[in-house]
Amino acid sequence: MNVYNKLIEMSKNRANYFCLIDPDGMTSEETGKFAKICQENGADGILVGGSIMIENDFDANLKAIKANVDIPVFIFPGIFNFVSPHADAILLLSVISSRNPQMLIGEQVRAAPLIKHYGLESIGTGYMLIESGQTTSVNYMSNSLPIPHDKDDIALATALAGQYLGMKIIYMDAGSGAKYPISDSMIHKLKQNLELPIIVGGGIKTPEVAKQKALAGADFIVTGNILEKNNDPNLIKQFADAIHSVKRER
Ligand code: 1GP
Repeated sequence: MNVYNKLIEMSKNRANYFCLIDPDGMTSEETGKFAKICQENGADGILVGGSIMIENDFDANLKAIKANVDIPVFIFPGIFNFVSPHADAILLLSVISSRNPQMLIGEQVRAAPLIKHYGLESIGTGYMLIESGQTTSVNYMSNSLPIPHDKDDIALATALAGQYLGMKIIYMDAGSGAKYPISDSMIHKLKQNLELPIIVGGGIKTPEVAKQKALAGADFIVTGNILEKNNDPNLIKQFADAIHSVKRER
């Protein structure tokens, strides 16, 4: 079964939990160990990526992560220099909230030949940045305006456009370290009207808030920053348990 179908299966019965690892500044030994801790404490998948890569060997980090876990490992590219064969799939993001052609299609054109060369599974992802109280790295790096926090109708129209264009999943992101996460009402609106699975991330700092976002309709919840700050395996378990308590009937 390809990874996308696995995701669909996983999201049939409950909400799922992804840990985001930004390997910049970490050794491959550290990233491998951290991924293992995520899996042991209930994570359903690992996203690997960041807005910038200064001191890093992306390939070596991915290899170390893959060697330590059985759960799916996804490349979550800030920019498309991050293509590597050592992942289960790449979330091929088009920043559909943006009007910056480089983020809508330019970066993807650069990445496509390598994706083909590696035979990497690509999951076409409609990536939507939502305003979150401050300029996040992804706002700045993508040179694009986020969708206003309270404009649920604009968010829905954008996600529907992604669906009708044939994207396979929608990622609603407030941006890493966001002051506040995406509103429940916006998530709910998309869940009610879309046929695609929804990933929600950015600024989710507690298991309670993660559960609330899953209850609102997120199929996959992502946390990154808070895990880096706390370095506490128990917190990962609390996130996983809270998210897994949200059951689905499909
Ligand atoms: C960022 O959605 C992810 O793209 C995770 O955000 O680091 O704020 O958890 P945080």
